Amino acid sequence: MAQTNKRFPEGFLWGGATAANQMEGGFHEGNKGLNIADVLPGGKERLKVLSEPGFNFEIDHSKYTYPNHEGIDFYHRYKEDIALFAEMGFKAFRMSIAWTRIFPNGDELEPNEDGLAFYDRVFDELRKYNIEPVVTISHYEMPINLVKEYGGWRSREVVTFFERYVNAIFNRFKDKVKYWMTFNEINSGLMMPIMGLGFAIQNEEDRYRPTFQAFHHQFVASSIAVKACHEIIPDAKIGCMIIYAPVYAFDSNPENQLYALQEERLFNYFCADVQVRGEYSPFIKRYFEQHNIELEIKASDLELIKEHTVDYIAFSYYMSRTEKKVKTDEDKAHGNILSGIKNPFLKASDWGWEIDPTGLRVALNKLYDRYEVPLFVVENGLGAYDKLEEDGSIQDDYRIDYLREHIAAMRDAINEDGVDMMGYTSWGCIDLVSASTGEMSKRYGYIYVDKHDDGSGTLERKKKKSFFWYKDVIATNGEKL
Ligand code: BGP
Repeated sequence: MAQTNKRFPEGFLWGGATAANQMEGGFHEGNKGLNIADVLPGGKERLKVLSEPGFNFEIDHSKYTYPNHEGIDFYHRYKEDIALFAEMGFKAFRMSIAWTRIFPNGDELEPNEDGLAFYDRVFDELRKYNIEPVVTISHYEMPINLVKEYGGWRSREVVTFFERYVNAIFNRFKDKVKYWMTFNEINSGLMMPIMGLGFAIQNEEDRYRPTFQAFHHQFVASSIAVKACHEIIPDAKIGCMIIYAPVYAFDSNPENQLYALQEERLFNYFCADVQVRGEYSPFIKRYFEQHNIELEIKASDLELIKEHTVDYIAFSYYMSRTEKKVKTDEDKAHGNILSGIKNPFLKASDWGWEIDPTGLRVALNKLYDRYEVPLFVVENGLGAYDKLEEDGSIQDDYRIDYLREHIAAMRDAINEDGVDMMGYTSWGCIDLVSASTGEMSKRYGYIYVDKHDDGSGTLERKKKKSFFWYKDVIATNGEKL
């Protein structure tokens, strides 16, 4: 009998993931313009703004705190941070380019040289250590001017501005960046349109036609980016990026099974169907009919979308979701963003995110069965309160346990199920500002950053216990977990 190979493929892209708006800081430096993340309040207000209709971009936000204005000051400390990533043995580093560093208002004709030069420095530093930059083109960072003046992705004009932006970055960085992805967690626009689609819904109606029109513009923009990337950087790969929480039916009641399937198709597959298969699925077309959603779609849009599909699927995996058709408030699992019904088999993080390593294997199998393109887990990790011990150490064994089990699930998906995986970049490899809370105390990193929710702290970096553990994982190509 053939021996099962328990290893990861050669060249597997081990590393960590971040986003500009959650780490760079320097929010006014280098002629950078303001983006959405720069004006979203932190703390409890943040969650309200993300999940409830009615946010007004014009109100005076001066009473709020904005931890991301300073972030963790990667803008000035990138050399120190990249040296630490190199020490861990990173093969890849996922980061995003802030659109507002390149086009501060989004609608200029010429790019901002200071912004381009900053990313040149970062990519050069990564190359120095043979770390592949994996770049998200748009990670919740739309220029605020495009939001206020054009209505975010609802506007067709934004597609033209985005085209200018991608051409500028592909041409400038063509020799330095070979892995790209278009929109971070594109399907999150269904639950957090403000971040993903660049507009604040004002009522429940806005969740239908305006939301899907904005999605359509993003799909066109994504295909334009794929086409440009393939033309300008023929040896590059460009993917879509979705948030993926596989949906389980609560029980074998066929009604619940059907409901879980429908939720899965709408939330998990709708975007990837367009970006990977190149067309709107029959399911979503029917959904549009049922909800009287008539979109403005040019015939040439559909050709473009069909012709320029992505090379791989990148996705974030934090949890699975359990659902049943009829649920009470008591049934609910109170995750702060994604939530379904409590799953009695799972424990949850301090923020109610249910921890399910096997769910990652399920996710990899479902996505690979459906699309048969390489998969890249570009976010996964445990947000936790870390304690700095008196001796300066951080004993984050809970994080190591979480990561070990998730990495083992990937290993089994590759070796036992035949899934084709490109790499793994765990989220927040260095502590950074949380997207859903806008705070520092929800930490994911292998590297601790001395910064707190009230903005205090020295910004000093410290290696956590998980730093040394992950270093070994990478050094043994996942054999030693
Ligand atoms: C994803 C986002 C990231 C990141 C992560 C963790 O949804 O792409 O930007 O922040 O989730 O979420 P949080 O920071 O809310 O814990």
